[in-house]
Amino acid sequence: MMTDTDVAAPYRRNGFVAPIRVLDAESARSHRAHLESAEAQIGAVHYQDKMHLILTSTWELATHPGVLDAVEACIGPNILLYNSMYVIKEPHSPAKVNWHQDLTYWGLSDDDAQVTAWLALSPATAESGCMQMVPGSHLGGRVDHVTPDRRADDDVLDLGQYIEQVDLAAGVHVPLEVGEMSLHHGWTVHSSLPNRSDDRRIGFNAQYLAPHCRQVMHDGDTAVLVRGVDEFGHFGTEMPATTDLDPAAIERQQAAHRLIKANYAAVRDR
Ligand SMILES: O=C(O)CCC(=O)C(=O)O
Repeated sequence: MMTDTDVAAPYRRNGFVAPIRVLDAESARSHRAHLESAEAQIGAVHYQDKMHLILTSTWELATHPGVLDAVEACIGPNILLYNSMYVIKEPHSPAKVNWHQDLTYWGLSDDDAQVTAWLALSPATAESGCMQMVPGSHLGGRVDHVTPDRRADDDVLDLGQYIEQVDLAAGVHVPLEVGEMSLHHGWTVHSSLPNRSDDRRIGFNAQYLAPHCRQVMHDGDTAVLVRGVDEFGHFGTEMPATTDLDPAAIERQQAAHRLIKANYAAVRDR
């Protein structure tokens, strides 16, 4: 059982904390099977936003007490779920994530009111392209990113954005066993390399906010309360999945996904 100090102290010092055991291998396998059954029905879901609107398994993962306890240690007892997605790198594929910071394009008013959870549904190793993080990089705040005119095909990030000046020797691998999770701060510089393993590399990736923070770049942002109370109401609410792949829910998820992607493009063009 992890204590607050196990999570909060390294998170504040390094800008990330790992590994945190959330699921046993059997439960993680069942979540992976659920996801892959959905892929068989609707096609690829890699990097689709707000998957908790259409899959009960995603909602279950995003609200798992083991996830929320650790999130609470980082951002406090009142928690909104802001986004949930799967970041999937197929075996021996070139897909990679450039060095970046998450908060750069998100338009949130408080740097410390957000945390990202990344939970391994398959082994995340140096070979399979686990995340790499630069310890302490969150303490310096925002770093300039380059956004190329055209995103390269093997870039996972929406804009292909990257930080030029990264001391590569400073980055550490963050390997996770199946069912383990990392948490990272929005200013922590991180990346991941291609998957050179024989298995898919599947990460469940969820973002959480403390309700006092605001979206300052655009209107219509949504989130859903998953613990505590929201005394601010800065975000419109959402309807999490109660059944899988309901057509009306898929329409709502697709609309939310399009809004997020459009906002990224708008930030790039400012
Ligand atoms: O899944 C990955 O390799 C990277 C994900 C990422 O950049 C993030 O969680 O912010």
